[in-house]
Amino acid sequence: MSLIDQLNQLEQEALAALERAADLTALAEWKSAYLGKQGALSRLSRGLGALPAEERPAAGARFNAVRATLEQALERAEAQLKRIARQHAFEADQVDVTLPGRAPAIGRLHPTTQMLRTIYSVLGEMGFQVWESPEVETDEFNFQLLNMPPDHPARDMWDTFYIDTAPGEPTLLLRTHTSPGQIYAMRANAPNPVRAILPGKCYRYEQVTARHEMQFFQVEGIAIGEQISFADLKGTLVAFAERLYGKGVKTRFRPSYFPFTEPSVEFDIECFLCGGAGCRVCKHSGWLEILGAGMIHPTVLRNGGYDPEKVSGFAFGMGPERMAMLRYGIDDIRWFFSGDERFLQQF
Ligand code: FA5
Repeated sequence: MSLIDQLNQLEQEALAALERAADLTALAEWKSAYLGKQGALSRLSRGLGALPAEERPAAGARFNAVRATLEQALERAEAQLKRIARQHAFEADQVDVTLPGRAPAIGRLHPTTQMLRTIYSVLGEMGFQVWESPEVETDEFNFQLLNMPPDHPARDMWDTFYIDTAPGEPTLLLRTHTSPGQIYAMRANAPNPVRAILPGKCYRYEQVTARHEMQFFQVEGIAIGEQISFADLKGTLVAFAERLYGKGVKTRFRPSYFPFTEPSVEFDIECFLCGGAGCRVCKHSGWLEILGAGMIHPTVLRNGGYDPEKVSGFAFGMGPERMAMLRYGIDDIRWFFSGDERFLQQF
């Protein structure tokens, strides 16, 4: 067979093979088989030198024409395959706008935070501004300025976590209640009237039970001015309880003792769980204590920079977890710091 016939045959065969190449890998293989240095065309070109001189120009021209044809066919096939690949990718990427959306998981506020915010808003409407005071306190602020000198027996009411300090340094502790905040708020405002609440975490070396945690929140409240009376305290707390738990909620004041108030009371709300019949949560009393309160002791007023001859005031310290228990019917305070999502997702 002449070289030209061989070239024609190779052209047909190569074009047919190109038709069958279904992807870019197959194209690369085809290119190396027919157009590569060791490919079929190069192999045939080696026969050019053996031709008689007069046949060489025609054969050379045909050789170049076949190479050009194959190269162009390869280019076209490559472009076509790339177009198809792009089309597939595009189809695979298509967004189905008719699919129902996936709802993002939405976080929520902890029930204590929700309760705190309710407290801020109710007491805020009554004119109390929100203050903050430190969680790590000195013995002086947590006890002494609140009318409990060292070795005062009432200190036993607050089992305290002390912090190791160097000898000669002031005694540090984790505050057992928010009452030290009273002194900060008083000193910042004396001799002017003040109405403030001070929320924050407290810590006690407690036996943990359904009603007692080692860490819990309190919201302290003080109101100081001329002629503030116990009636103001009662009115404020009853109005507050009705805003939180609804009109007609059963409340009671019990005489109590705190060294920093005189007289002192504790304020109870009828137990949500048993409706007053008595149960585990209310220790079979039918009532749940939510706060301690009283008229600020003259010594404490003086420590805060006020003249007890001229002004009087009331103070209270409430437990938001206990209040959330009542509001949402939670029967164990330990849920609050459990971090259990089954609990948290209910709020
Ligand atoms: C006090 O801490 C006083 N500082 C309150 C006070 C303030 C009295 C101002 C007078 C004037 P008591 O220890 O009772 O008091 O705590 C007050 C409230 O904090 C309780 O009614 C309760 O709601 C909450 N509380 C106390 N201990 C715990 C605890 N271990 N776990 C959860 N809540 C607690």
